[in-house]
Amino acid sequence: MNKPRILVARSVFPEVIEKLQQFFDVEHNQADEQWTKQQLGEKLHDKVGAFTTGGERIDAQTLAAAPALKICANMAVGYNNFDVPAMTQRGVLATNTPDVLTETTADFGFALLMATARRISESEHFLRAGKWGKWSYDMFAGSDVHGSTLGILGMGRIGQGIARRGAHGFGMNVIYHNRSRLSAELEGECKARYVTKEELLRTADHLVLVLPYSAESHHTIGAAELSQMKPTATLVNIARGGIVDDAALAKALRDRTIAAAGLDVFEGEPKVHPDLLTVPNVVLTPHIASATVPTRLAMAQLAADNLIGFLVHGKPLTPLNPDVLKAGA
Ligand code: 8YV
Repeated sequence: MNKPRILVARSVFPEVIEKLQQFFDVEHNQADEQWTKQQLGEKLHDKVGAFTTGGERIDAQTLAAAPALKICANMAVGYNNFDVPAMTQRGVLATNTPDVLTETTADFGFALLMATARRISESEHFLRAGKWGKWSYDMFAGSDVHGSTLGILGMGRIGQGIARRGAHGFGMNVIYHNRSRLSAELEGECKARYVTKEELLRTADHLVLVLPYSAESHHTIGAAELSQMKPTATLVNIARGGIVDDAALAKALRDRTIAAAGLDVFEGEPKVHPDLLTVPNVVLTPHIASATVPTRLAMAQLAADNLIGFLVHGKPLTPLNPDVLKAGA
């Protein structure tokens, strides 16, 4: 019997490809070629399953080119590259990779916060450029992390992981804002207090963004919000590009309306707003918050297991639109 045909859209761990090949006829992209949207559509034409990453947009146009498609398994917890309503309408299951990256991503959020507050990148560039002639009392003096107020916007699993690190590890006063308030039990575990968005912006010494991207969260932090923050505050974005208005942020950093920023995600990445590249008080990393070897492997395995679970056993592990399963039953 012919195996079902699937597409793995990006280069991935060879052992994950081998595992998929046990069940499927796999067209892969181990050369990691950059496909246009049209090429992706053409590759999907005869496939029942797709293994995607955040870079592949699956929308009505892609779906129209993929008449046999039944499932797209994203190797990411965020899924703003999926038009889930369009997928549901077409009966295509969407899956993501929650939980396996929570702690690794929270670690990174904290690392970026520390690097930003303590001006680590800026001082390293200074040293490498041979500019370190003498010690001085104010050389790269930043802001304290311990004992300060940590603001978290978006209090899902990763936000809670950052809150725990701040409260339990660094004695921080943790405040958060979220669409819905956490249970009293979770608030207690995270030692986090729910506040309005206005209070969060006004009182946080360090503000970390961990909310999902959607049309509603586009430019959640723009010029107006930045102007409400303390001039000594730092802003960290590990969520998605587009949540912050990068042009407004670059201006706020240049004008010192806020002290510093740490960014792992960018509007229109991998392009980076040119003004961000010229301001010194920003730490920039290329979307690596989940990038440890064990976590990336766990993400890839979960995406693969979703394809196997659904196409072979009829049971995906982490479906985003489970109504598709009922409709198909
Ligand atoms: C991924 C991420 O590396 O999981 C997410 O939502 O942003 C990252 O962990 C990226 O999206 C590639 O798929």
